[in-house]
Amino acid sequence: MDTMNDEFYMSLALDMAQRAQGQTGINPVVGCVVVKDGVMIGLGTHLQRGGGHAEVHALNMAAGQAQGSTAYVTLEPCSHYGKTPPCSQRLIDEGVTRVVVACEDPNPQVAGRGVAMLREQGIEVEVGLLRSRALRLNERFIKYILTKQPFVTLKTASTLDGKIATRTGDSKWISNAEARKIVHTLRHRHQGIMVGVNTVLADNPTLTTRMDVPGLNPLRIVVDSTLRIPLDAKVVSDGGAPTVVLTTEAADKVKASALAAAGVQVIACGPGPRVDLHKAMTALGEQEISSILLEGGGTLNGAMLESGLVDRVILFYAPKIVGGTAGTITFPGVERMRDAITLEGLEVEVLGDNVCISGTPARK
Ligand code: AOF
Ligand code: ZN
Repeated sequence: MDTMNDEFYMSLALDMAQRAQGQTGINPVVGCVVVKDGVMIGLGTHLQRGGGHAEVHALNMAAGQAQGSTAYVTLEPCSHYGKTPPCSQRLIDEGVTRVVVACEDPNPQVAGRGVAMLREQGIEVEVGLLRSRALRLNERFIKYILTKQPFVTLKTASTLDGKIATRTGDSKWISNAEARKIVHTLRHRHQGIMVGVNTVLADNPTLTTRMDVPGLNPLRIVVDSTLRIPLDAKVVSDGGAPTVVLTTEAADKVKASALAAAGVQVIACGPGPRVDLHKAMTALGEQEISSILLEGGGTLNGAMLESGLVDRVILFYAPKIVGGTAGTITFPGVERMRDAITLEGLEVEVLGDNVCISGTPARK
């Protein structure tokens, strides 16, 4: 049994926040637990953008009984009037006397002001309990609020020799059922899913979320410099989720209009001949897409990684060796080992006979 202490309540708050991943849009996931005289009197989670913040839900549950209580919050309480009034003020008004915070809110509108507001009123504030878990949980929010660029998770499933298909192009299935389930949870947790047009041509995927329970479909994003995408591709015609095609100014205007008529948003990113991936990320950020799951073929994965646009890499490995040249991540390659793209903060998970390795490309 875990012992009861500050960490006990904070990890509950983090667990609640974690369960809301994927449904808060550009907003962070936040959990709050209010404890008084050894008893939990309020629990709250920020569930949707525009909805109440975690502290508000928890304090509403406490129903006026929060004087002298401790509030555990996974993100610094806000100090600004956004879609809702400031949570710091609400904590003050309710008579909370101690606030334990896991991590600071990087939102420039908050960034320390929430904690300062509480301290000015004599509230005891501690910051940093389980900070690394809290930062990991909101890595997508943190990147987007600071840069207005989407957080990109590159996901691949490959054989042990790093192949995403056999030499004839056969790719079903590489990874096991457990790994494939996780991929659908990842789709639910990202606002966009991105592939190259070659994947659409080869597999005609739906790029929707299929879990044991209903999930959210991400925006479908296809990188297609010359608009080769067929009008009868599932991502164009099945109505499963909105679709964006990223192309260049040089692309065929007639095809672009036909795609637009089919309900697809076509965005020209640079003059060509290739899609300017930096411009593409800016354009998607402007549409409030704060996170993207990159399920590209080797070429798009390689181009995104080489451009420094990938924030997390998740590699699923199956215990198979197939040879051939269908690489997971393809780019011209570095000359020296010391120039390798290195992953930091490695997380390894064994999923039956598959292994999942995840990490963050080091910024040089
Ligand atoms: C908190 N508790 O539960 C959340 C916070 O548009 P709004 O009003 O929802 O404000 C969004 C901003 O508020 C978001 O960017 C982040 O800085 C903070 N989110 N703060 O105290 C919460 N969700
Ligand atoms: Zn708030």
